[in-house]
Amino acid sequence: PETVYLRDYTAFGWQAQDVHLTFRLAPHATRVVARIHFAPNPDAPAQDFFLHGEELKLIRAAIDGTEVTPELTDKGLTCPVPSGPFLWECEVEIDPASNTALEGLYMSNGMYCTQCEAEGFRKITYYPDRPDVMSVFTVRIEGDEPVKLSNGNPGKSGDGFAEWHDPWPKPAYLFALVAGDLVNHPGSFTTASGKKVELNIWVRPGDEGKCAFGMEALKTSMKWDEEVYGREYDLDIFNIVAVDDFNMGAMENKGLNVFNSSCVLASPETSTDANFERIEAIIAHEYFHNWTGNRITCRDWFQLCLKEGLTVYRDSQFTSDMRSSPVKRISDVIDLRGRQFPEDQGPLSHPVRPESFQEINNFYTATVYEKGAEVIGMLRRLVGPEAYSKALDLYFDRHDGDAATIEDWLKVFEDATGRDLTQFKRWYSQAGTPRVTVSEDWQDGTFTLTFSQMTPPTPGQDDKQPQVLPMAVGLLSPNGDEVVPTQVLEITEAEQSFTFEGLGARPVPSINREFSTPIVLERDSSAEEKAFLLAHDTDPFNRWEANRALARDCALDMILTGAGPNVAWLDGLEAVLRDDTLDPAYRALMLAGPGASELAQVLHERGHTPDPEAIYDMGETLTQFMAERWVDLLPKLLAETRVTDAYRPDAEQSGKRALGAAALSLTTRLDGGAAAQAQYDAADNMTLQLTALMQLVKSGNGEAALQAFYDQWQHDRLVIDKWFGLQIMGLPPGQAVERAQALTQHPDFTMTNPNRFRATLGAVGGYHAAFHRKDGAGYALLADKLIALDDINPQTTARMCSLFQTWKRYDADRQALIRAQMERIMAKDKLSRDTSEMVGRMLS
Ligand code: B3K
Ligand code: ZN
Repeated sequence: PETVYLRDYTAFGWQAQDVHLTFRLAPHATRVVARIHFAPNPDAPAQDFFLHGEELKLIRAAIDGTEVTPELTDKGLTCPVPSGPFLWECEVEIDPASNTALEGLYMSNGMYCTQCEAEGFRKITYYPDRPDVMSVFTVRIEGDEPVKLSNGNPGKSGDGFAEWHDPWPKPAYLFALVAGDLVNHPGSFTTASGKKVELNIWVRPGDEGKCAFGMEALKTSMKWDEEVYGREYDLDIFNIVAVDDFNMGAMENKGLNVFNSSCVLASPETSTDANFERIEAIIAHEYFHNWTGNRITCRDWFQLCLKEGLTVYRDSQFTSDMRSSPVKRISDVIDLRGRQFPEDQGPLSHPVRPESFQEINNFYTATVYEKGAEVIGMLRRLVGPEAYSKALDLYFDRHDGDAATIEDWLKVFEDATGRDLTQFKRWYSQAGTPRVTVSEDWQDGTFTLTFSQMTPPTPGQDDKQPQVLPMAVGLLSPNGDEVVPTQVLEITEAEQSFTFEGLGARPVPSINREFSTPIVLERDSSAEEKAFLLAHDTDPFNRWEANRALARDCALDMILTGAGPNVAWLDGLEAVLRDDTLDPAYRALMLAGPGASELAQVLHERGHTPDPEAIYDMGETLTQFMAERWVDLLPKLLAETRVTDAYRPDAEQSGKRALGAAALSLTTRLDGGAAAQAQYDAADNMTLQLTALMQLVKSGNGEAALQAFYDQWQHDRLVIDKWFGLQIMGLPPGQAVERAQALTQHPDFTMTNPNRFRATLGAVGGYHAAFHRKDGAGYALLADKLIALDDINPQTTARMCSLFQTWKRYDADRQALIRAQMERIMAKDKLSRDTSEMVGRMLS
């Protein structure tokens, strides 16, 4: 396959002045007629006229009304064209009903829908399918479907047709079409300047009752973007559609967002607190893209983080404002360490702005998204919140309507603040997680912190330069008072010292508060000091971080030396758990120890080979120990977290349920599932029902409840996804793989629905001890199913192959088993470009 390089960027030779599309819908033979005015682009080098096009049947093409016979390849067409402006007309036939890749125009449960980002539009018609070609689209849809939607504002409609016009120039990846038997949950929003916008969430009949929460989240997001970023909505209508078969979470098509139904449909009976929170965040994320992504888009796909990093950053600010800021920050850091750090430290490591790719869909990664958002957080911390707002205003003023680059983005900050961001830009070009060591010195009232930074080599990047690290630090006096409040030290050198003068006693430093830089901090500090920070740190993040470090050290000691649990740490943690002035959600995060893959990662970072069985056994021992030690604390926590009000998915109630779930999980170790059964029987919402079911499965007495749950919910595909995943995750590693294997034979299992596939196989891949079973059964099952999925849905296959990315951490036997499975995938006949790139990178 061909590799595309950032350095080879050239502008397209023509501008698309307007685009008229007519769709005549038919499941196996949809006709698409395109009429496009092209005019030479004065800023582009001379080139042949080339339009992307894949899996299209060309019916006819004409230039200025005269039929032409273009030269066709499997990538697109070329054709001689006049030297001035011309009208391009083209009719193609496509087969949406056979499109299981879910890219381009496809069908989901009888409904037509599209997914064009990144390069799906070329499966709809011949077009310059690149984000820097922006045009005004007018769309006519012909078909019997009662509802027919596209981007922009509605135009004429009548018997068997509907027209749409989007006045905002956009790249083809933001095109969308939906048609089918749909019903809407309506709403409306009046913008700050008084414009009334019609809102709709469109769903399959039967799902109407699951839209109210999403609608509220949409309105709240619209308001927030006006208040915080000064951004108003810019069309008369905003439509959201829920689709069951979808490769990712959702898509920000202009005025017509398409959502995976799991990321928009919600009700207390069928959705967990975590589902609600995620839905709120994704609705916000897609809505925020209207400015950061749509009004200002990307020049090319290498600039993907321009829209994704910024939009993730904006949605995390939104969630912090709506819910608890420390809880959100801790959750984001857990996620960053769980998904981005392994990526950054393994064979798939790439810069936030990659420099080459074979298949761009493989670069919608935790690095581009989540590290991309961290980089923006660092920028904001460096320049301060006011300058950040000023720079963002300038960004929107200067680049509205542009397809922009990271250079444009940084220039706005340089112009708004007078800062030179040359060194900071390394965050976009240099891959890998920096490791920072800290040493300290105390003399005559002066405290010195010395930081050294080093970024290990990553594929294609052997030598790393120092990064700019905005390191938030505070100092505590020995009695727990904060003597130096948080300040941001700007580290730019490989080694750099900072002094604090005039202190009465040697302070305890609290370093990288709020996780201000996304690094691995290597600092030798005693258990006493960590316990001190756990008890006293005024920064809630670092208080949690101190506990996490103690938990990690305890786990590692148990694994490596056979020591017992560290009771001093457990006593410190108990004090936190008993402190009912602390948010229950925060206490729940304290109680949740590092997961198995985090421990494997830390073991690897510290030069040990992780043993998945030993990690699992340690977890069992430690959990049992905690349960027994806290036998009188647990009933108190269960009582304290009981919610008597009507169900609300807000931060307050869900925090209580989260702490309650943690307490139930320990309680189940002592009572064999009695409390879980009682909770299951009484549950009137999915959060309580599901946490109870999980504990019943874990207790070994879950089969009857699993059956009852299935019988109760078999009509609800999103709940049944949970049922598939939960039983795999709840069973011991020795049974989980076999259960997953059996579930792939269940009548409700299907390879064509990504949610079901991920619920089942993702559960195995995410279950450390099961996936890494010594006999290789986990690896083999994954490889079998990924090989089968590749012909059906390359994008989801490739994405799930990254489960193997940490393979070099493990022992020689496991490495050999994984390598054999990856080689088996590589050897598959007609392997997709997506999967071949991913597995190829992991093997090289
Ligand atoms: N922009 C889309 C992701 C498209 C993924 C294409 N493989 C959703 C989002 O980030 O909002
Ligand atoms: Zn996004």
